[in-house]
Amino acid sequence: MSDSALASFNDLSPAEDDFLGDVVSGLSSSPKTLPCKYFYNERGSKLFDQICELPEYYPTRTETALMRVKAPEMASAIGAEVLILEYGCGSIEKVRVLLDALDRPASYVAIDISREHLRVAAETLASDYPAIQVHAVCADFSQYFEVPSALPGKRNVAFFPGSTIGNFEPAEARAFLGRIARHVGPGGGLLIGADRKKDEAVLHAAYNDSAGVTAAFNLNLLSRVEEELDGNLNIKGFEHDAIYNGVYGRVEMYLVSLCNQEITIGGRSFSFGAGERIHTEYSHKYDIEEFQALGRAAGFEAKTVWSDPEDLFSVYYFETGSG
Ligand code: AVJ
Repeated sequence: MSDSALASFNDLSPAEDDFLGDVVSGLSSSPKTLPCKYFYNERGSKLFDQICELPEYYPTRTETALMRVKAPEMASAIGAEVLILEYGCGSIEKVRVLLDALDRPASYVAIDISREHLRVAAETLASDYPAIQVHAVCADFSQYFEVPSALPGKRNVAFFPGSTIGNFEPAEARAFLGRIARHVGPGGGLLIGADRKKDEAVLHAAYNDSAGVTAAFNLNLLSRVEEELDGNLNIKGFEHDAIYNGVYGRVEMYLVSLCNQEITIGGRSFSFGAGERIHTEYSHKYDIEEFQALGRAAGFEAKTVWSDPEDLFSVYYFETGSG
């Protein structure tokens, strides 16, 4: 066998992020905001892995356990000899559970914006699953892109675990699911994990953990501004806060200024009042009916849903019509 068992690496060279431009425009708007995609530099990705291990942060372990228990049912809903498309390949641990259960999966296409992470993850998977054609596509999955055509597989099934869908506001989530529906085409499927609405205290604890890891994850955005944009700011002048907004059914994360202060970034200054907040992330929570309605609005039929015994998290299977 060759070093790389990867069948193809398709580099669609996603546009470079404009970190400075996004920070300047976010802090110039009212209320102030910073995009959550900038959480995930090397340090941020490590902090996120630590979040997944926290006793209070139930989503990751609940979804993984649910996948393990229900993989045979998921596999039979999905069918034999399919092509799996994964949006953002994360640690690729969850897709192994799925691939192990599926009946002779034909192809796996990993789509991720982070080129090196994608290459390592896809190559590892390719050598562990020699019977599956493994392809990698380096692309920003929130933008439209073409999926490699004519790969083996009777039909296309998208896999989007982790409740990452919750970061989008509902209208964006619908548009994103609509793009997935186009990608998988007629007769295609979507297996997607989404966090549930639940007792506010449970949500509050999950996003305000006692060890302060979520706070460090959120404040890491300001460290990036300081280090990468030559920002002049006192990180100690800000604190993490996360609240559950019941009107919109979402956790909202903020960085709160502890005093009246001025910070400068790339020669521009931004002033903060004491208690003024920078919004950094939404994490929308969905009841089953709500999430299935979102899928329908995007062109899918809701087929099956699996939940853990405590109804904390659900994994949904949708299909597009036969066209
Ligand atoms: C990776 C987007 C699913 O919303 O729960 C964890 C990110 N933010 N703790 C989530 C996150 C704070 C996470 N997602």
